[in-house]
Amino acid sequence: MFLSTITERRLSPQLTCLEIENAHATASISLLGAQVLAFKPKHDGRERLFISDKAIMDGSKPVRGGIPVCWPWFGAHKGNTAYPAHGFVRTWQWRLLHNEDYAEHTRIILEAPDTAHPGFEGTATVTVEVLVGRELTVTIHSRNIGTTPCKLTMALHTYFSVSDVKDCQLDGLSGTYSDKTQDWALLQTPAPYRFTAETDRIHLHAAPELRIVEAQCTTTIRSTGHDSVVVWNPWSTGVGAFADMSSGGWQRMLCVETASTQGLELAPGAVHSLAQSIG
Ligand code: TA6
Repeated sequence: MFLSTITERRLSPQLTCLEIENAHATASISLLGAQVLAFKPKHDGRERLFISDKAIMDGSKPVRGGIPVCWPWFGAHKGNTAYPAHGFVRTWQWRLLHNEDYAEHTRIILEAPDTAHPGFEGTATVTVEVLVGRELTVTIHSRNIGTTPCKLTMALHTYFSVSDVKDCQLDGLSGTYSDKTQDWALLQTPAPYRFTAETDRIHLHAAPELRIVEAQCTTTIRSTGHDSVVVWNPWSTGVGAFADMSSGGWQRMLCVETASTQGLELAPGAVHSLAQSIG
């Protein structure tokens, strides 16, 4: 069996990455936020993930790109918008709990140090499991270790690298979505699904498989444990609001997020797993 090599690389005093190479792929996983920053399968040598060239790496903000882990809430906090958007674990230092080689992938498990934070009532643990193989699979495992039900929303906020978002088609979504750019109006999913303006949508159904289709390649996205798919691109009109993106950065990214936005209630002792696989 081809054993993986795992090396630590320090991108800043606050940001250490695990660089993984095995027979199938290379990947980079930041301990800051348990965030996968890069994934390149060897069969086609194509990087699947986008990182902004102005991403902030000092831990003062989440890194703009890769697969941010949004937990234990998605979007703005419902009761207090002063709390960090998309939860608080994106800027926490996680620790490596486990790594193991299998024939088909390298398995890495990272654990958040704690989950106590203002705005989060639950008593829970959260781990992120990453399988680096021909495909990349990232799973958020949430466990209620308290004695009362625990309410959660979450997302794997994946930034896919694309040649030009204007030339992409997203296949696999249908039904209605809620549009943040139009005061959360409920609208019909377009067919074909293409991109011509700022896009910020919550599709309220659990599409199991999606495809980002480009002229030269197709990226597949399989999801489980979710109730929504979020699709986001700030476009030229919105990119100015993001100091950590260059003016042309929006063109080379498309966020397709495996999410649980409708609120799940985890019974005492229960575990929930939300997963996204990228091929
Ligand atoms: O998931 C879409 C979204 O919530 C957008 O509304 C947009 O603001 C984006 O995420 C980025 O959020 P962030 O907190 O990373 O700046």
